[in-house]
Amino acid sequence: MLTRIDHIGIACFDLDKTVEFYRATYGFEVFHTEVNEEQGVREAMLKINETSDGGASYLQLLEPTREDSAVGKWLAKNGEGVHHIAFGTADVDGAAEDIRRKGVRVLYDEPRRGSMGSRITFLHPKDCHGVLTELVTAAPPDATDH
Ligand code: CMX
Ligand code: CO
Repeated sequence: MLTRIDHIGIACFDLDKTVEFYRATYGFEVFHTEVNEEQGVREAMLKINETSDGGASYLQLLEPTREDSAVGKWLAKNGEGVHHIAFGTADVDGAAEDIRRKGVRVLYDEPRRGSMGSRITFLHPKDCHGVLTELVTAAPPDATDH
């Protein structure tokens, strides 16, 4: 049901400097950038590889747009680093429901809008051995205007 690593979310203080580190050090280029006000982030998606299910795997670099956002709070407490992992699925609604029935807290009643028109939800890190875990269904290819 979960078919790939969709992305690894990395919290940073300065998105432009962090993007430049990933470009200069590894040669990864920015595939897409956007501001998601609901999530309180400015983000850059760096595509690492395509996957056999027709999706892709990314690094998601995240700079908070406000201190009281999830990433802003996390950065103040921990400094920069890996903030969450995200699994890709063709059916985020079904995957979330299935995991909820197993007793893991799913943070949203309905999936919300994520990068590039995707639909996302999160599992509480305290129910996932300390890992904030996101579930993602990518937008259909023709709906993605990256
Ligand atoms: N990974 C692991 N543990 C985390 C965590 C993270 N990213 N964020 C918080 N926690 C832990 C804290 O360390 C804390 O543990 P202790 O009580 O042992 O200290 C506990 O969870 C509660 O943390 P908090 O700082 O009080 O934060 P909140 O409870 O207000 O929020 C959470 C935590 C997970 C509910 C919130 O971060 C959230 O809603 N996350 C989902 C949305 C999100 O992360 N959006 C940004 C990314 C957007 C995108 O990927 O597109
Ligand atoms: Co994410």
